[in-house]
This record gives sequence, structure tokens and C-alpha cells, in this order.
Amino acid sequence: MGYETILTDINDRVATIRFNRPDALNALNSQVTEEVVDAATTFDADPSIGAIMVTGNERAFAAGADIKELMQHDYASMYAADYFAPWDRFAALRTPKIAVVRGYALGGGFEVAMMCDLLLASRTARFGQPEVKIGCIPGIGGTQRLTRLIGKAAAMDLILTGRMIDAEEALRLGVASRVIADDRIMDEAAEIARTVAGYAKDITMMARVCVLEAEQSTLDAGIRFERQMYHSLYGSDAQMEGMKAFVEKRSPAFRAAGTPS
Ligand code: CO8
Repeated sequence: MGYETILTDINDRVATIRFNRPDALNALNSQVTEEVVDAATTFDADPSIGAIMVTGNERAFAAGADIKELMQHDYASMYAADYFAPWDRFAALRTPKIAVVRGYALGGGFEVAMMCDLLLASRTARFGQPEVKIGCIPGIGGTQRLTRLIGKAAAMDLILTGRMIDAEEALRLGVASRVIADDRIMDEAAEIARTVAGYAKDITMMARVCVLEAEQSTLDAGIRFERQMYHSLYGSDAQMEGMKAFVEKRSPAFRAAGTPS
């Protein structure tokens, strides 16, 4: 597809986007941003793709926004470019996204991982919002998503000290859903992604949007939202096939979302 800073592939309904700037610990510059958002948007629109994995290499998921590029900017150019706004489009994509973190996920790297629906960490994973150390604050949603994810006390601790946490602390705080040995994480992550992608995509899209609703809704409004979504899936191919297959004691054969019957 002509990308220079990422690698992509598709296997078993799972698309993988791999940051590929190893010399800069996968620091996120504008080109990486454009390429990731372009690839992810294309995968999101493809009904045959049921999950998108985002990963880096053994040393780093991504060590943050590219500080050397950030240094070139002033307020006017940041504002004019609406710098890093494309990541809002990435966060809003509806296909389930899975961050697979090995090594550093710092600053913007951590923020991108938090935009994903599942976050799997290897034992070597290190997370942090070290922006204070370079005279900055998190700017791709870190102060907001991290606080919703782990609460004010822990978020303040990380954001005001800039310290890194390891995979076990990330698991305990609720940043990561699983910690997996380094030599197994890519295989296990692919297996988890295949499981998600094997379900009906319209249903996994609905499930994730209901969970995300809980982050910004009252309990009553969230429950009403969930109930509307629940009612709306009745009569869908996925619901009819899934329940029929259960009663007939066979595996369901889900069609790709959006495929006409
Ligand atoms: N940006 C650019 N280059 C980087 C970055 C980065 N974030 N991180 C590492 N690199 C480069 C280094 O400069 C170095 O390159 P070179 O060999 O050419 O000097 C190479 O990667 C390897 O790095 P180190 O030699 O430093 O490797 P170490 O193993 O010694 O240290 C660390 C690893 C601890 C990860 C260290 O590299 C580090 O502290 N990196 C910076 C981490 C950081 O501060 N991240 C936050 C960046 S700011 C941010 O993400 C805010 C986003 C909000 C923007 C909002 C705009 C609207």
C-alpha cells in the first residue's frame, strides 16, 4: 500500500498495523499518524476485517510523539495544523482495535494504546506519561482517557511525576487486560484477535460502543442506550444465526457485516 513508517498485513479477518520506525523507538511523527489513520480507516471500512491489531516491536510500542518534530512547532502552527487531530478519527473507528504492547508505550504511544478496545501487555511493557519531563502535558487524550481508566489518584501520580509503570502495575491499575510472556504475546494476541474477528462484526461493533458509552454517560442513560442497542439487534442475521446454531448444537456461520442476505 506504499506506507513508509508502518507495516500492514491481513490474516484470518485480522488486520495488523505495526509501527516501523525502530531507530526512533517508533516515535509518532505526522507521517506515522497519517499512515496509521489511513490504513486503519481502510481496514475499518472492509466488512471482511473483524479486528485491527496495533503493535510495535520488542523494544517499543511507541515512545511517544516525535519530540524532534514537536520542537519545530509554535502555537500558531500547532493550532493551524490541528496537530494530532487525526488520532480522533482513529479512536472513533468502529472495528474492535487491539493494542499489543511490548517495551515502551510512553506519551502519545500510551495514548494511542488507550484508544484501543483491548490492551495486551508483554512482561517487558512499560507505560508512562512523561511529558512533564520535557515541559509538556499529554495531548492526545491522556489526561482524559487515563483518568477515566484508572481514576484521579493514579492518573495524577503518573502525569505529575512522569514515572513509568511496568506490566504488572498496568494490569493491577486496569490499563492492560492481560499480561503475556514475551515469547508468546504475538501468537496469543493473534489468537485473541481471531476470536473477536470470528464473531459478527456488527455485533462486536455494538458491544464496544455500549462499553464506551459507560465512560461518558450516567448509569440510567447508559442502560437505556444498551437496551436500545440490544432490541435493535433482534432480527439481524447474527442474532438469528447465533441462536439457531446454539439450538442445533453446531458452530454459527456468521456472515460479514453489511453483506446482503
Ligand atoms: N521522539 C523522537 N525521538 C525519540 C523519542 C521520541 N519521543 N523517543 C526516543 N527517540 C529516539 C532517541 O532520540 C534516539 O535517537 P538517536 O539514536 O538518533 O539519538 C532513539 O530513539 C533511541 O532512544 P534512546 O537512545 O533515548 O533510548 P534509551 O533506551 O536510552 O531510552 C526512552 C529510551 C526512556 C524511551 C527514551 O528514549 C525517552 O525518554 N524517550 C522520550 C519519551 C517521551 O518523552 N515521550 C513523550 C513524548 S511527548 C508526547 O508524546 C506528547 C504527545 C502530545 C502531543 C500533543 C500535540 C497536540
